[in-house]
Amino acid sequence: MKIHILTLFPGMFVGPFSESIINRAIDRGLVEIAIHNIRDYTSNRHHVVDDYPYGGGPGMVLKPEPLFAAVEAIRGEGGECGESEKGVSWIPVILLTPQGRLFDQRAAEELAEYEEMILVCGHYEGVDERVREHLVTDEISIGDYVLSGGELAAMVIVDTLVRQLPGALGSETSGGEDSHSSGLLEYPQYTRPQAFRGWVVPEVLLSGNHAQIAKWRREQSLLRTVKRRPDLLEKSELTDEERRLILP
Ligand code: 6GU
Repeated sequence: MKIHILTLFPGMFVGPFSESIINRAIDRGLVEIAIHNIRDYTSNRHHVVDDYPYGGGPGMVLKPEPLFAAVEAIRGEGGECGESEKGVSWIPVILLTPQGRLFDQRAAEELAEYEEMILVCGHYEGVDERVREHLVTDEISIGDYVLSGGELAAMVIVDTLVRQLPGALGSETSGGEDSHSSGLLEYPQYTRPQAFRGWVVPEVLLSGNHAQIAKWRREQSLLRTVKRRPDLLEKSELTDEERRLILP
């Protein structure tokens, strides 16, 4: 997978991408992350990327020219919309903005299908509307709150995509039992010591009875989800017995 990020603050990505799972995935060649400084694609003498909004009002607006130039340069590298091994390669251009569709595990699984993508980090009061209308193919928000820019959102998205790549989590681990991948929250986990300050690990986990353990975990997932995120249950498929367990 190749992920391009267009940003005014390339330095923000240095720390997060050089640690842990993302760093290892890069080293293993599972993902290539190319950070592009939007300022490098300006053609005016002072490398200006923003300007005052037409019609007045507070803040600055990201100019269209550098964003178009950057996306066109990236598309040019691989032959514009040319043939790839899997057929025609179409590269999504995703604007990160609080006005986008909400990012969730389903959206993460959808994006993971792309071999290549461009993430555009919005800033200031916004981006020129012509970028939305004629350049961007998708708009994503990571939640109902306002960030200073799209960079942290881009990092969140990269992390969720990278952990889905086969081989990214190492041999023993898999994301298959994570919270949300089943549509439910994860069950409680314990490790040694068996008794800590008098608090003991649930007996069933020490039983060695794998069927009982799986049943207990599923019940705990369900109970935790009803209590904390009942909205998630509407989308999950439950057996009649499971419904009985959680309904009053
Ligand atoms: Cl993608 N960008 C900004 N600036 N704020 C956000 C966001 C994105 N998602 C949630 N809040």
